[in-house]
Amino acid sequence: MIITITAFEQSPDGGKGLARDTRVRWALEEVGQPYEVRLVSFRAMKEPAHLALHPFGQIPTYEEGDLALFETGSIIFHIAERHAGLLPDEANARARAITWMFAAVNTVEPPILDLATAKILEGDKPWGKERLPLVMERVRDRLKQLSACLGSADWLDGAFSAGDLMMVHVLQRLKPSGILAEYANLAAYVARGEARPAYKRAFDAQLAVYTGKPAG
Ligand code: GTB
Repeated sequence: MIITITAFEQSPDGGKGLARDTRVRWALEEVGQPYEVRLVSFRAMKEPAHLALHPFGQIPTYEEGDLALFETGSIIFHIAERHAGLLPDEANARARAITWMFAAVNTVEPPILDLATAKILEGDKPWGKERLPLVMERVRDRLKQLSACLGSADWLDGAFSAGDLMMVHVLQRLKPSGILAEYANLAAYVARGEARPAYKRAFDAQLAVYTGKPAG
């Protein structure tokens, strides 16, 4: 069955891999599933054909036969459930890996997104400069906790899992801020994720959209 995902026709980051189709591409590469990509413009994302797939008019979406999914948490969980390689077989270890997926999108990502909003959308507001340190402190609080939890381990709970994939992609968004570098073990964790061959293939594929050069 052909898998088709959607991605930005023109990504605001110019191919740095921060848009969320990259995490879906990465999951598909980890489990060895080929996929096709349909590029959508900002205008097309808000039109009925795309809204039928994604009620909030965003990317990425995931289509496989009759199934259409949105939300990267759900998409990656679906991929990890259907194919070996992203979740452990043992029931408790599997439940813990799934917990890390939720922690990434539900607990770690929100303050990081708030920081992006504070800088990009609210930086010019009269209260923007006053609020920024508070937002940065909330990010640091989360990173401190995550850093303590990871300690000197390579991955969050044993072998690399969908939980790590999600967490690494969430943390990558912090790189331009310099905050990630304050936590050496988290910076190394992200670098370990980026060094995985599957990540490199996913990154190259999303970059190729914007450079016009073939991936690989
Ligand atoms: N919770 C959803 C999920 O995880 O799937 C969030 C999906 C989402 O935010 N999609 C964004 C989108 O479609 C693209 S990824 N935005 C357009 C819109 O809402 O109209 C977010 C993103 C975009 C750009 C960068 N960047 O350039 O650095 C990084 C991340």
